[in-house]
Amino acid sequence: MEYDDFLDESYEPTEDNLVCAFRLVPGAGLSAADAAARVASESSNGTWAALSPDSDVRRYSATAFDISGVGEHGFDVRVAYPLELFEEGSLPQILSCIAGNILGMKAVETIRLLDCAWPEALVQSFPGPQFGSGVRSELLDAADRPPLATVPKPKVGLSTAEHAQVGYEAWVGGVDLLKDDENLTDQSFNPFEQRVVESLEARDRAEDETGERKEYLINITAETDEMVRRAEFVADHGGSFVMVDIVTAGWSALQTVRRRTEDLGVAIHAHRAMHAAFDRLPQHGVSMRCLAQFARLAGVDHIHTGTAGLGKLENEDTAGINAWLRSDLYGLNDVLPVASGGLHPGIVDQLLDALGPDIMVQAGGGIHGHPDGTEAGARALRASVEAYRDGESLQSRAKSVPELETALDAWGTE
Ligand code: CAP
Ligand code: MG
Repeated sequence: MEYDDFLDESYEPTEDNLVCAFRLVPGAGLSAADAAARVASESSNGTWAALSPDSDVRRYSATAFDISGVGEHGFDVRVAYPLELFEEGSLPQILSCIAGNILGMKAVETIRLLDCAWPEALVQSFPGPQFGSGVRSELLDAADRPPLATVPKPKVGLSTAEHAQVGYEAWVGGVDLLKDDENLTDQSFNPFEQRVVESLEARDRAEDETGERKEYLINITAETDEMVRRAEFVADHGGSFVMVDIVTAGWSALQTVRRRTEDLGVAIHAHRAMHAAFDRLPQHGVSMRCLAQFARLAGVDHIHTGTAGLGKLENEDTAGINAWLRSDLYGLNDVLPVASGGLHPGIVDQLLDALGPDIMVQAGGGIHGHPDGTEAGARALRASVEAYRDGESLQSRAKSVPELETALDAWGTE
């Protein structure tokens, strides 16, 4: 078994193969075919030295095929992996193969895992989302418009009482979901258990006042056993969602939380802090598209996927990722994509034009930074998505919703 044995340009993948698309720039002195063969080898069962195994382990080898040049960006190559190479239902094991040592090998200058085509048997070994976009009507009253979420700002530092009060104002103003920020978990100024109790009590008051279902995306991110304990605490106190920062917490931890939330009946909101360490450099790493695929298999119900270039953060192809999250995947539930990062009412129409209405819209600064405060900010955001739903321009709706007019004056429409 040598590197060349892992290359077959005319290979036709079978329906049992996991097929990964990579983009690579070969290392010094190597052709695209040389580099592609090494990718297949090192991510399955080859290594730098020629091997002469006694038994037929070749049937567990991956095959590189379909190499094409993409100009200055290097080459695209696909690699087909036999199903038996993988432990069913284990994201860590799968990722150690397809997104493991190859990312650091000298045979490539750069390499990016762009996309995966998942075989049915592997997909069926994962639970997928418990609710998916069904949360809109199953857990919320947002079937006819994008659900709205907000993150109190400042991110951290508010006391528990202040946090719950901000949530109350946002809920009453029209958002569906209060959400913890990614760096708020269990700090002395706002301890987790107290926050759960006080925020859910504020939620109940907001529900009574508005007659709408309101929910809270509570950040349980921690060491795995502690995350499970926190999820149980949330369910015991009447919460229907937990939030997990899935990249920092890790895939196996997420899988454990998903297993536990099946019994608890709570949905998982996936935040993705640190994803950019994998996906920001377009030539290298793991695409957000693939991270979103892993998250759907693991079973998150919502995941942040960006804002189609609007707002404050760099984005990959948000629309393409969202389409994948909604696509048929052997019966697995879909995932509701979340747009967030520098959003405000004045760009909601552009956002929904770009991504369609089947997303969650989340705004922190774009609500709490409203000149008239959180409740007014929430009213402005709610008015903006309802205007879009009704086919009315933001400017026109602002004539009857002063909070929206103030938001448009403050932040403009870009
Ligand atoms: C947004 C946010 C979210 C980011 C995450 C923040 O606040 O709360 O964490 O949007 O990025 O902390 O920046 P603002 P992404 O609404 O005030 O910008 O959705 O791309 O994963
Ligand atoms: Mg945040």
